[in-house]
Amino acid sequence: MVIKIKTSADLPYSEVTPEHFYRSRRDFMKTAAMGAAGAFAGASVLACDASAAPQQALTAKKSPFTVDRAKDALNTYEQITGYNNFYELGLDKGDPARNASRLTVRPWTVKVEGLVNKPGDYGVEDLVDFKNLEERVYRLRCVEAWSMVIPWIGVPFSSILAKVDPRPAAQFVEFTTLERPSEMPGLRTSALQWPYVEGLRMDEARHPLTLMVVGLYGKVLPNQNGAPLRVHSPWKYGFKGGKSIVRIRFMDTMPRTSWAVQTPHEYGFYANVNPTVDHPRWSQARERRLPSPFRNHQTEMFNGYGDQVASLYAGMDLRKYY
Ligand SMILES: Nc1nc2c(c(=O)[nH]1)N[C@H]1C(S)=C(S)[C@@H](COP(=O)(O)O)O[C@H]1N2
Ligand SMILES: [Mo]
Repeated sequence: MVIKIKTSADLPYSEVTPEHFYRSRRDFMKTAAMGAAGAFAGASVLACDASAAPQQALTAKKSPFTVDRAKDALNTYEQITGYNNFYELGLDKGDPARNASRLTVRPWTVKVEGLVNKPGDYGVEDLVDFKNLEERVYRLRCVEAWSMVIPWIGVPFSSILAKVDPRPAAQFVEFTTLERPSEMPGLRTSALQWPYVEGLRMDEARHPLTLMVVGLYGKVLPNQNGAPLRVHSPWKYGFKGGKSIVRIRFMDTMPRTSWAVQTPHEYGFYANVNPTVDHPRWSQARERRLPSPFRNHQTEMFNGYGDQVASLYAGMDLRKYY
């Protein structure tokens, strides 16, 4: 608890952190001081667990690739770290935060292989230039029709491509994520075929919006959000952003991505946010901007990033290539 107060006060973050972020922490402290764990709402307990281990602060320059904050208010740290999809850590939205501390993310090696000129085992610091981190506030739109606005810290994925140098024959990149049963209770379920695999076309991977994320709200990424590194292409549904990546493979065939393998008629490889193409079981026209219980927000084509990315799909039938 004491650690938590200190780290939040240390944050050089007053500018991007909404008032209620601090307020909710103070309220939580009050509640905590009052007593029994059983009295807490579930979310508060999770938030406590999530930040029990102090996260190291990161320095990042602000990037112009940031949403218009007048339109999109930031979600709180508690919301972003307490309501997650990370099935390896459990299927309930609170499970990843609950089980996050089991995960060890140091040391960490990323295997780079396939159609690439500099294959090998890379440490996180070999891939990510921590002296050139950017803060980018992105919308994350889950295929389940909820969304959040998240102040990520990361580097453009293109900077990693520059280091590992994919060959011209590479047309796709595949991301394979951690499969470690001793630390990931969700792997006992057969919700998906493990490990979780995602992928992008090379032009999508190279696109300046595609971010390799290593931090959140000015600090090192919490485990439940995909430490030590996860990818995010904000014009796509959230499931495209594999968490806790252990392998990056360059291919000339389309990767067999977990959700497309699991339920091909519901989830495709492209998974571009598209309010005009419904999920077979629900509409994608509107979304629930957390913490609202209602679909209070109109979903935008390409999640609002159409000006930047629509040209990638010129001439493609986005109903067919969903
Ligand atoms: N390894 C792995 N990565 C994953 C998932 C997962 O279950 N396992 N869930 C995806 C889904 S469905 C979403 S919406 C986002 C959620 O990211 P967040 O918890 O950081 O908001 O992570 C994606 N990355
Ligand atoms: Mo999702």
